[in-house]
Amino acid sequence: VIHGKELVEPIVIKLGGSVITIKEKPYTVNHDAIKRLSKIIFTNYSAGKRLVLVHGGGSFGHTAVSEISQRKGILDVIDVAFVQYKMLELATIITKAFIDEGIPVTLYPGHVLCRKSADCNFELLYEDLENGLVPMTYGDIVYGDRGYAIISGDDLAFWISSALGARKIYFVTSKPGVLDKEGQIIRRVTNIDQVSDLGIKGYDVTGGMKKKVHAALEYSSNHDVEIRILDIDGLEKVLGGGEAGSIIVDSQKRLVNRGRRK
Ligand code: IP8
Repeated sequence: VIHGKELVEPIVIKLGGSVITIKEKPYTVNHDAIKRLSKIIFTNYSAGKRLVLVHGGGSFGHTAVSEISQRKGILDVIDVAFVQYKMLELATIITKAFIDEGIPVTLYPGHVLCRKSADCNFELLYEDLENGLVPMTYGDIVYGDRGYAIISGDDLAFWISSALGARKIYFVTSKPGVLDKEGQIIRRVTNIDQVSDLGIKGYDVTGGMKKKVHAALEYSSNHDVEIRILDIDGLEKVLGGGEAGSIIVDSQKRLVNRGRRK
């Protein structure tokens, strides 16, 4: 927690690449989804919620990285610059749509906040929140002395939540939650074995639903936080005080806490 004080319950919302872009179509934005999200986010921002936004790479970042690695094997400085540029292009389209709706978004490229994969500074996001702005960042790529590293938006969402003391993290995906083999939403995911990784469309260089749930379980095991995986409808419901999506909570969590209590 920055400055040793906690903000009024910031909520971190990760907008999945499969939601904001058309994953099967290279470099194609999903304008309808972005419009819907902008309305929901504006409503909740206006109601006084403090929001931090993170978005994914979808058919911009993932396409760029996959195409280049298939062609050349390894990404060089010019390729990293290109991927950063494509992500910035996607981010500015979303930023414009959100500002048009009345959301005071301030955009921070992921490669500006994090120099290596976990070496980040979120001080500016904190200041923005204090001043009533809505900071937004995104999954990105960085280049350092050991070559390139992809920074996933999911990781950013957890790192930011930890730094700002967020109590709620919502992952907006193209699915209404974590689904079982029958396609039903698993309301409470407490164990990675509940998750199968079926039906990933298009490229995903950072790893799909299973990886997301895995990271969420780990984060929940030592943070007091509500993590949900849901779709746009679910986001609207949950921000409005309703119930939706899958809650991800490590089954060991309670035991660990109980064990520590004296
Ligand atoms: O979609 C990945 O972000 P994610 C960003 O959140 C790039 O995993 C550059 C592929």
